[in-house]
Amino acid sequence: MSDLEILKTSLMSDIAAALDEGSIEAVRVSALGKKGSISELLKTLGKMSPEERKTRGAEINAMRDEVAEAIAARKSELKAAAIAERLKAETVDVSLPVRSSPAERGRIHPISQIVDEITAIFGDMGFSIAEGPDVETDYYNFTALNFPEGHPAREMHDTFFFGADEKGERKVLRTHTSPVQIRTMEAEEPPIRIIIPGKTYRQDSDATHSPMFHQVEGLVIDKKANVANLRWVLEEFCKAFFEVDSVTMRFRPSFFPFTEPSFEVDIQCDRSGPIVKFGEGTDWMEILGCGMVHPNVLKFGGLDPDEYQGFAWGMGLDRIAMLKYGMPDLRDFFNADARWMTHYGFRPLDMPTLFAGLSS
Ligand code: 2U9
Repeated sequence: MSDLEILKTSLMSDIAAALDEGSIEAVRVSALGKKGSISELLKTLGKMSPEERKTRGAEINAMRDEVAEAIAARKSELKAAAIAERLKAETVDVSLPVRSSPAERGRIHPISQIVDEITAIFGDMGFSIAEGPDVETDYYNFTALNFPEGHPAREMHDTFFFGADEKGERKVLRTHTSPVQIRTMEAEEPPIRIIIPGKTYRQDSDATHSPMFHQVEGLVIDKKANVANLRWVLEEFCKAFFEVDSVTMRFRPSFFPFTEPSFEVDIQCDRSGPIVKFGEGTDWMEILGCGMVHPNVLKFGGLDPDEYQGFAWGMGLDRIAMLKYGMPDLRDFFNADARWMTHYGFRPLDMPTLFAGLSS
């Protein structure tokens, strides 16, 4: 066997033994690289006679072409094998159960759900949402709402007071969302139809009271707004909110400084079973307070009581959330317990709408 044949046989067996793209590249470099065995052979041609170079050169070149071809063929074979291996390893098993996304695992807090439900109901009736600051002046929280200075109702609100500022004024954490109605009356021309869901604060804490709680209040101001309109709005709200075809409501006389006349409203229900059922039964449950806006309050809002009248109502969001969804202790609302949220929370993509159902 000639020296060229020996070298070729050895290279061909190295090529066949290469099992990945890295090793075949190493064989290529060892044969055809600058200092490879075939390249070294080619360098010897320079020292030969022209005749010898002609025959030896043709032999070496033929061998080089054969080796180069074999390397290229093995390279593409190994490349195809590597791709096939990767495809096998990266296969997606479409029969595996889909891992739920964070958006599906998360839950909407019952208070946010109730706000969304109430917004959907009143939005459908043409109301818009109004907002205002949690830290209020004494004027907007009390004076403009017809609580005279020193009136006992100011104490009844168990107000959180801030220390006096440089002008001697003591700001408060709003005890109700009613200051927002005054601010809206100052800023907008009637007709006004707003609801105000928001946080409110009073110094009170037990299973049904929390120092921070939520209210939603509503206000309508127009030239002929009246008690019949108020009653209709509240009835429509209760039917939609409790998801029943009819409700029976009872308006009892009451007192609030900002409304005259004032009422407390009960809804007929059945409390005999484990959960309260609305729209049937022989029991009554108080759900909200309401009334016609007091003429003094209209004046504080910059409106002429001889031209405009209005009605308003207010209810505790936490209380009606507990009622609707059967949650026994208000303090759980604010404990940030993930297990409680998984049980009582709502799926983020099931948004409440009147056509698809509020809490389906
Ligand atoms: C303006 C005029 C009138 C808002 C009203 C009530 C009756 C009421 C309570 C329900 C339970 C508060 O969370 S609660 O303790 N609220 O009974 N709220 S009328 O009346 C207004 C508000 C603003 C300018």
